[in-house]
Amino acid sequence: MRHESAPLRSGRWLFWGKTVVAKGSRRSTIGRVDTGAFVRDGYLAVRGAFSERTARACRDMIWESLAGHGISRADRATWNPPLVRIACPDGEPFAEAAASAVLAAACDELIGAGRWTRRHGVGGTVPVRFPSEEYPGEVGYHIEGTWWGDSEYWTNLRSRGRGLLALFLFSDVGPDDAPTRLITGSHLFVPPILAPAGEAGMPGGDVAAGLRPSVLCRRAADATGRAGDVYLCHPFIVHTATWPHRGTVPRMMAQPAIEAADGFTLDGADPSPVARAIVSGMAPAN
Ligand SMILES: O=C(O)CCC(=O)C(=O)O
Repeated sequence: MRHESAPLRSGRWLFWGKTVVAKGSRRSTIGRVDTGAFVRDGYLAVRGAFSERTARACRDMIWESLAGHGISRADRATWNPPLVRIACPDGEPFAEAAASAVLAAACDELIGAGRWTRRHGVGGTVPVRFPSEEYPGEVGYHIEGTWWGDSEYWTNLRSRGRGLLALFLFSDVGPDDAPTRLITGSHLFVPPILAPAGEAGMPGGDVAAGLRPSVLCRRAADATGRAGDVYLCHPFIVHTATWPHRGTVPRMMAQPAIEAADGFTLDGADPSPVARAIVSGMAPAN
């Protein structure tokens, strides 16, 4: 049954169900995610997954890490490199962000309750992108691999080890702020590329190279939003960094895996939206 629904901010309608008021002035909704849209598009955004106060505390810790790279928050002259990638720091604000109840509810729905690993922190890396006209490097359409092979990360059809790709926004990200670009529906074109490799899987780079070029001509969606938003993406979503960053403040975002050790079952018995999308991608229409 469809309960009351409300757009949390301009943008996608993602949750419906019982509305709860989160700490602070922003509202979040806990309830059912739009699993049909997730299967079709390959992502959804959980708006206001964690609070602005938590996001600010995360940014403070990211700035502390950047100091180790000679970058000072107070001195824009030090914001020279267009891209600095750091390991996502550990610490209380990151633990708070990762413990978000709405996020956990969404992961339960997309992967299955008890099938993904809760982490004490966010994990992954934070590619910090600074305002700049310079080419930053590390731009190109790809999917994330999950385990380290000989020279890059690999994945397989059942997505062993990875339930989702998450994008945690710690800063507000507008269209000028070098948002990550997601190719809508691209995850449905990946299963036929991975299938012949079986359980062994293949490098993420080979998957991208095997995509029909027209996949990259599909509608794209930029992962914009407010600090505290989290995008949950199908593990096979094709995405890229964008440039230049023509905003005014560094874009801070972490992109960890939501781990699912056992991956997914693809014989039709796995009701999770992640598995359903993989099975749908294997259908001849694709
Ligand atoms: O920085 C971004 O927007 C995305 C980076 C990315 O996709 C990656 O590092 O794998």
